[in-house]
Amino acid sequence: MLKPDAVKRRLAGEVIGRFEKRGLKILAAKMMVINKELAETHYGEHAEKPFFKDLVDYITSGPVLATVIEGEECISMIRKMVGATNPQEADMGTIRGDYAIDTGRNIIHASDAPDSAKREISLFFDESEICEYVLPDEELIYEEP
Ligand code: IDP
Repeated sequence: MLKPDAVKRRLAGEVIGRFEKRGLKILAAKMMVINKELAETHYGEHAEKPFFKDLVDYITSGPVLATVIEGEECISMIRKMVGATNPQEADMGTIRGDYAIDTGRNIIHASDAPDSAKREISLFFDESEICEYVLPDEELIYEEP
C-alpha cells in the first residue's frame, strides 16, 4: 500500500513501476481514503504503541493506493525492496532508502507474512476486485513458469 505521503508526492507510479519491472504481477490497485476504523483494524497489532495515534492520523491523512501484488516469494522480495522501517536505516536502492527520511513518513506498507497478507487483502478488497490473469512473458521471468 502506497501511503498518503507517497501518493501526494506523486511517487505511486515510480514505486509500482519498480514492482512491475522486477517481474511481479499487479492483481489489484485501488485509490481510497482509509477511515479511522479501518486504519485501527489494519494496524491493530500496534494499538498499544506510543506512535499508534500518529500512525492512524498519518494513514488517514489522504488517499492511499492499495494493491495486491503476486509473484514467487513475493512477500520477502517486496519487503527487501521496501527496506527498513526507519528510512534512515534503509539501504540505498530500497524504496524507503531512496525516497523517505522519517519513520512516520515512510511511504509504503508491505505485508510481512502470508497470513497478514491474506488478512490485509480482505480488509481492503472484495474478491471480485482481484484480477487473475497470465502474463505473456512468464517464461522470461521464471525458469519454470
Ligand atoms: P513496517 O511498516 O516496516 O512493517 P512496522 O513495525 O509494522 O513496520 O510499523 C508499522 C508502521 O508504523 C511503520 O511503517 C511506520 O509508518 C510506523 N512506525 C513504526 N515505528 C514507528 C515509530 O517509532 N515512530 C513513528 N512511526 C512508527
